[in-house]
Amino acid sequence: MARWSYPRPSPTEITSHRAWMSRRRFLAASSVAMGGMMGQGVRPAMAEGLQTRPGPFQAEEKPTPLTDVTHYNNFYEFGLGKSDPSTYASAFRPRPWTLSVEGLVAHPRVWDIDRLMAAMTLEERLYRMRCVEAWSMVFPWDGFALANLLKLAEPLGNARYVAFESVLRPEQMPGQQPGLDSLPWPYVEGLRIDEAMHPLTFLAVGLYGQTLPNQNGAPVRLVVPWKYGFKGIKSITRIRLVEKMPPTTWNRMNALEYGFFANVNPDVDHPRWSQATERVIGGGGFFGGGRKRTLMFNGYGEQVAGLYSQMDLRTYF
Ligand SMILES: Nc1nc2c(c(=O)[nH]1)N[C@H]1C(S)=C(S)[C@@H](COP(=O)(O)O)O[C@H]1N2
Ligand SMILES: [Mo]
Repeated sequence: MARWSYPRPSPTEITSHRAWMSRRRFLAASSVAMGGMMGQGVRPAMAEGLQTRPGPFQAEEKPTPLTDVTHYNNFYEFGLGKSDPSTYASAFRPRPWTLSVEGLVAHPRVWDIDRLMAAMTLEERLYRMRCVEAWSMVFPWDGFALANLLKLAEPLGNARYVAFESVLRPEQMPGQQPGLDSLPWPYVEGLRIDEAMHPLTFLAVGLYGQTLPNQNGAPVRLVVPWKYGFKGIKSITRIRLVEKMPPTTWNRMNALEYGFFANVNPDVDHPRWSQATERVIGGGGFFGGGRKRTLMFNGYGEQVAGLYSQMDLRTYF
């Protein structure tokens, strides 16, 4: 039995940015009133029936409006343009869905996505996101630490990397139709095992308190907030613990421009553009937006710099 419900939203109940902000103010006020109850994971039910608890990592910036988060996407399975995913992803069916955890683990398992979500403690984490094309967003994800899933599987001693694979479904993903040759399918990514086990590394199943929209990687996608956006593989079907560094899609396409590590680094430019500043998406109007200086490790250096202390990040970009 699921311990909580996570219904699919109808278009009319998608949380607006404003509704989410006012709910947060309500929660902040009620958490003072409720005192220690919050610490035990008790929280008023969300209007949408989603039960997550505030996670340990919360960015300070003003969140990007939901319409920008869902209408400015990279998801080549649905086309090359930033607005293609919101246009073409509606026919995609993210349920039923299985996620296989396999390879060098003591307990391989094929999870049903809803059983997996019921087995994990769901948290909301407001993460800074930074794309290699030099744009950025900040918004609340719902999901769980990847480490919690990997610990259940018990990686073996020789597991040094984690390989991820997206779904292959040309009948629902127009960008995978034969003949287009945009990317080699399925999309694949990888992390070193210490990166994968880091508490910041997150598997997202929702955002803004709602089931993850198709164009953002439903039903489950990776979020690694100190790395460029392309590491955040969407619609994952397979997680495999391996001994050797696995191939990654963008590195296969263009190894000179996209490395395996892809740590946000304002000092190492992409060959075709600077990575020193970023364009804030959805930040127009009164609250500014425009550009800002990019922070090393996207501002998460305190947490993750130690992972790379022995590495030259110009060579291992
Ligand atoms: N399966 C898959 N995952 C993917 C991509 C893709 O094309 N296919 N694009 C990547 C890139 S380049 C970026 S910037 C992020 C964008 O995630 P968002 O649309 O949720 O912002 O997804 C990443 N994950
Ligand atoms: Mo990207």
